Amino acid sequence: MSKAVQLSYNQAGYLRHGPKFAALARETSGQLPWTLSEAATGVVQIQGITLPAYRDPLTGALLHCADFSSFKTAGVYIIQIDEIPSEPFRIGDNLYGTLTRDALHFFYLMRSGIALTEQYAGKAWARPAGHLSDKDIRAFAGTDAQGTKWDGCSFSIDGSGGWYDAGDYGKYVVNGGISVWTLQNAFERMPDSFSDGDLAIPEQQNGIPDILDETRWELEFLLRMQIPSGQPLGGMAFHKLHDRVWSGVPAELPTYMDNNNEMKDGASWGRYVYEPTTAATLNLAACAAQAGRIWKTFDKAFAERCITAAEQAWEAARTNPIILAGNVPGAGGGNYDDVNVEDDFYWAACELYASTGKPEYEAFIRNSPYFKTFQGLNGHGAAYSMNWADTAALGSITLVTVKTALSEKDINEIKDLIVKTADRYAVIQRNDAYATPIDASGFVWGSNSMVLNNAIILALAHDITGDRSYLSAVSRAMDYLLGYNSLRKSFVSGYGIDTLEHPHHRFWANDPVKGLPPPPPGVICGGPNAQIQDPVAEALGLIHRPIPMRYVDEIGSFATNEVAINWNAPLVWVASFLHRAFQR
Ligand code: 9MR
Repeated sequence: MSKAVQLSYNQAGYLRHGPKFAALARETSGQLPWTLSEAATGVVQIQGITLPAYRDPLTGALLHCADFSSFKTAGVYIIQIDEIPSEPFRIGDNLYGTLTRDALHFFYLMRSGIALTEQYAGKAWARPAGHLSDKDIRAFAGTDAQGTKWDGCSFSIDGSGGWYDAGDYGKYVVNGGISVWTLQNAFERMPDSFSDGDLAIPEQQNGIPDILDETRWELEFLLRMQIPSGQPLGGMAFHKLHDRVWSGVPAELPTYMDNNNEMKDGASWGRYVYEPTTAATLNLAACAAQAGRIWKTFDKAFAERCITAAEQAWEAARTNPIILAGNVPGAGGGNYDDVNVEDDFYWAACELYASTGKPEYEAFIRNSPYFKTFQGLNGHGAAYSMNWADTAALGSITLVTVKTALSEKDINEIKDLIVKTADRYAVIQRNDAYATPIDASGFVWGSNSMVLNNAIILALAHDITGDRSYLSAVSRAMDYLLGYNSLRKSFVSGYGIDTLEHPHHRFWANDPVKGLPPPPPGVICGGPNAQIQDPVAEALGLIHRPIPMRYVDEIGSFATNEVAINWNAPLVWVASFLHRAFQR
């Protein structure tokens, strides 16, 4: 059981060479004394006075903040502000190595179509294979919730494997895209941070870094979602695969809900792939192209298969540029209704260019409105750069990561935009008493991924400039997620004292009576959401709380407390970045 925590601090601990802040919210104007003592002996190591009290603009809390960044001795400590102590926490170098691996292992535990054995999943999280009948699945035919009619198709496909998206059993190509990209990008940037044998997964002894084994599991699914050439709309990818009706929360294991059209009333039940879309096709093109260059040295045949599929997808999307996602017929999945696909075209072209060097892709990039702009830049709207729907930044990041024939000047211009965007996030973070690198516009469904994705931009600014202040900014973004926030909650399971325990997840429902396990360590939830978008948030009256406090650790709150592949992927990226950056 988690404990109530009274101070805001990183409950998982602090990097020896990183910034270290803890805070007390209290309506007193004067500065307060603080001490840092060794947990075992109670001996005070250093002490000081809190920084001048600062009123947090978003929560209204008056914060008294202890800065003990100068203390760099590894150990286990307690920080006390006035008479309020923390729980013991660590200061050390290896805080994020374990988190990187746990956050990555999440993906194995989300695999569909394979039994999770005790050997790799651990006793608590082992389970039978889910949705084996995705191997032979038909396209939905009928009318969607918006009244659009879909014809279905005459053939069935193999839609097996892949990762479940989140707490539900859907598998969505659009969201698979940014998730695979983020993990592949982490590998591409920091190849020596990942190796074979990192993870407890069946492929751990095959000579290939486990992170790539894991992304391949999803890639193979994405490739299966592509309509074979020769069929109508050949080369396009189906948008998604999911149940027609939501399966129950929490008690239904994935095996209970197969493609059982016959099981209930055939008309409204069952599991289907849904119409192909331009967005899904471009997500496939982008990730498969990225995989094509990464896999070259590991498995040439697979790399070539990826490039071929990516180019076919690109061609198909060019031929069918406006097939947009519909609305879920029935209520068994999310829409991921990505209706602007121009950014996805740009992203896919960047990946194809970086992998093939073909002039046609370069020409496309140069003509795109996204070339030499960067989402999130001051004056360009909301303060975030990327999410499942907005993917142009992914393409630009690839252009500055992978050597291409683009000129130094072109690349520097893009780098400059990334740094300027990071500067905007750094200012937002400095103005926020809880060091959150998002402003009110970022507190949407999945806000924690907005924090992480903005942290990626800050990390890239460090890579580009070498300026260590960006490193601190990334570290403080992680502090926010691990407990330095107004809820004094760690949003990551297993990392802290008061951590995520009741995610919206069908299997990790934390219900011992039903035999359902708690979340495994290293899973991040969606986080505070300004909008009230689920019945639990509504019933609890979260709307009456300040925006960053509109969160509840309850299984029913899918709009604040679900888990998702596109949220854990940037957790892997940022944790691995911090682990590496702060090793001395
Ligand atoms: O992350 C998605 C969020 O941006 C949307 O606002 C929300 C509603 O459409 O859907 C979220 O994605 C969910 C998806 O639709 C179904 N699987 C669970 C996802 C995370 O909650």
